[in-house]
Amino acid sequence: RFSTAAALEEPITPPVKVEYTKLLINGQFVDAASVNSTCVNNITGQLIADVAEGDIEDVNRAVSAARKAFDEGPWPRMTAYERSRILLRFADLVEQHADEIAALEAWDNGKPYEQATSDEIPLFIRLFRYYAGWADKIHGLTIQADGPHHVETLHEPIGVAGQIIPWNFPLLMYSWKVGPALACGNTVVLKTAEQTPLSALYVSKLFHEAGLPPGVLNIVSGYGPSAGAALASHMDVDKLAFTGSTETGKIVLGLAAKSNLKPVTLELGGKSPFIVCEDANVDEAVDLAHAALFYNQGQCCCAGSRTFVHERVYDEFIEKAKARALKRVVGDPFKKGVEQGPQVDSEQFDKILKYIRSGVDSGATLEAGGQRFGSNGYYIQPTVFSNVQDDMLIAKDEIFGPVQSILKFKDTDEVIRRANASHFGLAAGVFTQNLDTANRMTRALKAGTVWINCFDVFDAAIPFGGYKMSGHGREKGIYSLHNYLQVKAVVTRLKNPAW
Ligand code: TXE
Repeated sequence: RFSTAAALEEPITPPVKVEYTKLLINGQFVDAASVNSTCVNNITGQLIADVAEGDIEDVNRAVSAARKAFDEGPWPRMTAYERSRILLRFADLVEQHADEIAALEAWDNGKPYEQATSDEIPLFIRLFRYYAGWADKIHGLTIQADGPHHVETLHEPIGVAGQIIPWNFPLLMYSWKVGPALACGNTVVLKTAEQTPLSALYVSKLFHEAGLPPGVLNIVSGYGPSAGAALASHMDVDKLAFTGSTETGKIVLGLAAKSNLKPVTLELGGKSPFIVCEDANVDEAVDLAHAALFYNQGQCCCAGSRTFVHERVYDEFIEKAKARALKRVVGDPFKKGVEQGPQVDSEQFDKILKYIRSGVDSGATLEAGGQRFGSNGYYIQPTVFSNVQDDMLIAKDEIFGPVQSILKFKDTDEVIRRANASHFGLAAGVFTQNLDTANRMTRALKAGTVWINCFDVFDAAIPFGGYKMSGHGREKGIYSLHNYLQVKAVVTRLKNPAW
């Protein structure tokens, strides 16, 4: 069905029809008030579609619809069981349309179709089923306080949630934001990333088919400084959730503070250490470190982008990491067996090539790659640097591309200190057979997630978020419910306490 043999230079026949390109407001697809922008394909440079570009006026319309749906509509008032069933029906519909959705995602973002099918769509479905399970299990506490009082807490939805997502995992980010918000009974205005507006529109249509009332979920495609900023500073948005760069995270936090002080959760950048200890199984560690960095074209906030390797296994590791990178299959995301597609856009492509040049200029050893791949589309060769030093830019900044930086270390204390010497603190990976080393690292590393002998485990129940400048708050799991609930303490005086 899909192009399985197209060479990079050959035009690819669109593998899926783009049906929804307008804004989704109050259950209807509508034109943007002023502009239409274009969505360009990073695989071929071809135009995919004209997409409605939301601006302040559109955000205002979407927030009004969400407000009305929250204040007057059935969503927060229906039984939690009914809400749960709509979430489950939605997950079933996504499952039924998984092939088209995966194709749309690969076409818009450039990620391998096989990875969208095997990872992103199943995680998406699982997440909605997970939160459907929570919807009717959200409740407060009764509290023993001093005095003749009955004290209870009510856990109420916050109201209108504004959500801003990036382009690296358009569907997954949609699920992490929309799933818990709706399970708790909130209404939502979601701004997608300008690079990848399509899959959110498609699945949101299915959400309405599953019985979601109009106005509960509104999707505004558009740019950050216009639509995104309008959402972050809107006086009638009660909560903001953002995933993106640390730089933009600071901006939206400021906008939230300057407007109505809405609470903000931030999931931002990272420079996560992947630590290979001397007792590690080197072959396994090489494969996992490779996946930890190169997965999704290196465009993962938690990418293992500082590979620390113990000096005793360093030379062997470098040889094998280089061989693995050279074997990586780059090409048309719709071709079977392709592991790496193009970067998302020219801006990211240029940024990554600049970092590669900076690695070479600062004296790191280029072991593999280092150039663009082919001459068409935003493809980059899987790149490996050894002899990377802590003060080089490639060891400090988030490159967000297929560039592995390998650093040597001597002992546990040293690697903990160096791993923690970063403004980021999103995730860390530790590869060791030694339980004491694993326990020591787990407690000492300043990161929101520590993966031991594994990496990129994204179960819906596991919380995810960052220390330091990698963000505020946690998404997924039970923790994300707290982002979308207000706690009201109710204190009732007892006239005749029973005791
Ligand atoms: O991110 P932005 P960009 C990192 C990664 C990447 C870099 C830049 O290092 O190379 O960020 O990517 C919206 N007010 N990450 O420029 O700008 C924007 O429209 C409100 C890591 O794409 O943060 C999009 O919807 N919103 C990250 C979202 O913010 C604004 C994933 C993310 O875009 C805005 C993506 C504004 N003023 C990039 N400006 C991760 N944590 O996974 C932009 N936006």
